Amino acid sequence: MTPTKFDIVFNDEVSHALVQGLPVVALESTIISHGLPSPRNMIVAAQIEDSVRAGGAVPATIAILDGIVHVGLTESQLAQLGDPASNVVKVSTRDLGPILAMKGNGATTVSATSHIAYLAGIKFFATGGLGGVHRGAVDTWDESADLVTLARTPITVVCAGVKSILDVGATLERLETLGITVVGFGTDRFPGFYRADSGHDVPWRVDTFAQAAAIAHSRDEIAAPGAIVLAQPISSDEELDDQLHDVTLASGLRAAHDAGVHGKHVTPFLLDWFHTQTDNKSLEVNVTLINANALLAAHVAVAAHSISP
Ligand code: PSU
Ligand code: MN
Repeated sequence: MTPTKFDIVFNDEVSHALVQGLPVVALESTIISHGLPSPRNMIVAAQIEDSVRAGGAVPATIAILDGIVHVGLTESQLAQLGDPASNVVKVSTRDLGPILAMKGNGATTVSATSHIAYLAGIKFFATGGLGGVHRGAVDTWDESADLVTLARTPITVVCAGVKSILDVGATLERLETLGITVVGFGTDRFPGFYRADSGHDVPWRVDTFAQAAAIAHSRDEIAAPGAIVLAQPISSDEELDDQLHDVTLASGLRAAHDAGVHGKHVTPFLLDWFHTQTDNKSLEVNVTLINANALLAAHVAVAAHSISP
């Protein structure tokens, strides 16, 4: 484990797994506090952890509570994160210093979760969809900090591509520039989060857990600094309807613009817009894909364990 200057508090399950060298999968907390509506978020938080366990690994949900970094949460800590009354802050890597110093409560994004997982010695991480380049970024410069963090953090993130609210083509270009490896799991096409196919190809494809684990192993051996994005599509019978997706996105972008939403509030605003405008159809898709990603990350972590226990 990489030594750090601050204390990380592990729950018993994660602490035992790390000491024994068992497969562990990190999970983010922003999706719980800012990506899913309450009270469903609480149920889903527990389900995601169970999906990791079903794949044979130990779940390590990461968050900041009272200025302490937690890797692996208790049930009551998960409840605190999911309660809108707790005023949990959305924390990206740049917010880690302030939230620790101010002894606040923070839910970690893909960016902050990856950073902490790496410090804790956890190499696999599951989420829904990565952040990326927003539509209109040529004017707003809105690009998620997920990208630059993944450029310098050698972990493997399992996701359903990048969120379809983004400019996916531009995001793929940035992933290439930043040295982030992109691999499709069982597909030649880059997944589109709510949609199975974003309309873009992936540069690499694997079809087995062992192949995915082998890529992570080789990346570690050659010491390439960037993350591996292992992208798994939602199945085509579970994806959000094409028309519904496009209409909702267009109205959501207009609503965000009219309401002057910007910075870190854009993504939670648009996700919430989708959930309310699609009568929660997008919510069901989001829940399905995050559980599938948690299961896949666990399977790959288990396969990696058999390459280098
Ligand atoms: N995936 C989901 N729901 C989410 C997120 C990802 O299915 O809410 C979160 C992640 O924490 C990701 C963040 O890092 O959205 C991106 O926010 P931004 O675009 O502001 O960087
Ligand atoms: Mn942003």
